[in-house]
Amino acid sequence: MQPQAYLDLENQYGAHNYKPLDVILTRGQGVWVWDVNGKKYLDCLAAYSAVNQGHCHPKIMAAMIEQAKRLTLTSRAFRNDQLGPFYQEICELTHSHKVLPMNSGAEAVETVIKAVRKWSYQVKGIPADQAEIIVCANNFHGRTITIVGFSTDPTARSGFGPFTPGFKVVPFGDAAALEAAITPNTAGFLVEPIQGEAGVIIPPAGYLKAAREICDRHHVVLILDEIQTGLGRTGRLLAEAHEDIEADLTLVGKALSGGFYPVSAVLSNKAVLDVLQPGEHGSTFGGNPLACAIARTAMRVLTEEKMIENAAEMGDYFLAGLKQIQSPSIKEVRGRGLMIAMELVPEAGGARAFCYRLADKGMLCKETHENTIRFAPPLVITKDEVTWALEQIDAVMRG
Ligand code: IF1
Repeated sequence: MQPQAYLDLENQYGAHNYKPLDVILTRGQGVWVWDVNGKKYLDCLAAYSAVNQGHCHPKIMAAMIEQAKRLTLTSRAFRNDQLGPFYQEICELTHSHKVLPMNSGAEAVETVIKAVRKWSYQVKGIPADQAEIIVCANNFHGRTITIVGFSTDPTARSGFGPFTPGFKVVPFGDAAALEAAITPNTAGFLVEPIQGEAGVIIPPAGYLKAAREICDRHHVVLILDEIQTGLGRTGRLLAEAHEDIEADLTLVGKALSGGFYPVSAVLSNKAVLDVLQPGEHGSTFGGNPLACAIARTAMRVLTEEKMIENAAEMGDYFLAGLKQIQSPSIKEVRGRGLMIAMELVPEAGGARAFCYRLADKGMLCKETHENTIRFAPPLVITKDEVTWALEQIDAVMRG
């Protein structure tokens, strides 16, 4: 098919809920992807950190094929030989006591909202239907009605009401505001350790540690959404490690499957998940043997191939290189590990135009909001590949 024919089909038959770059990809390997014209790109988005292990990782692929030949889906009406080992391996890896497997990140977020509300009624003693969960301004936790209901982004919310009650919004990074918002009915605090979609917003040092201490003092469950920051993206297995804290509940997804399959999970280092009784929660595909087999290998290669250490080292190198680029268009460069963003001055004309110019140079990046370009390649990127990327970015920013 001619490239235009792909665009025409999408325009004719697809809902227009995205505005993608007109790059039509057909193959991926490691940090590289190719379009239908055979042009090669360095993937600097990694499917929003779902492909941390690199495109089509051979060992994850082999595990998927081997399991797919044997057993893919049983429903949870029966047990399967992948679920228990998956539970053990993800709990040991993340120092968790319990895990509840789901499919998408949003499903994991919805799951934790149900579990924390139920915990607050049964354990904390909050009056029925009065539980409050605190979230941060500029959050991104998914696209369901409940989740967009506590978004502060008008584009995410407008036209989708009425929304789920029971949520309070506080400024991100402000521990005093968090404490001031807590009432006797506060069940939990849900926050991204670094706000991804907001533009890689890193909170002030000590914020997560202060949040941990405040939640302990007020018997509030600390829920960290590590769906994007987790599994090595920031140079640690979980971003919480940068402040040496442990959440009560942690959400993971995306790279939990290395981009092969929707797999997410709610991890608990307290008895919160124990409040859920049989029949109170679940999903057709949650914890299926194919998902578990893929996730087991996706976790294993992260550690075996030292991808997390590489993310820390290459992230420092990438960030240092970006900071050396002299351009009047650059307002700020920020990041942690390989979760990096370059914010442009408003006069630069918008980040999207730069993404197109970077695509011409063979780099795939995505803007977030108007003026910020994200750089988040797979964690397997080499120093030579980062050096090459920096050369392309430098040429575009000074062009
Ligand atoms: C899309 C954004 C990123 C997430 C965090 C939960 C979820 C996400 C911190 C929900 C998902 C995805 C959604 C995806 C694009 C991407 C995204 F631009 F939408 F905002 F990464 F920043 N928590 N983020 O980042 O997980 O249900 O998608 O599996 O196109 O909507 P999901």
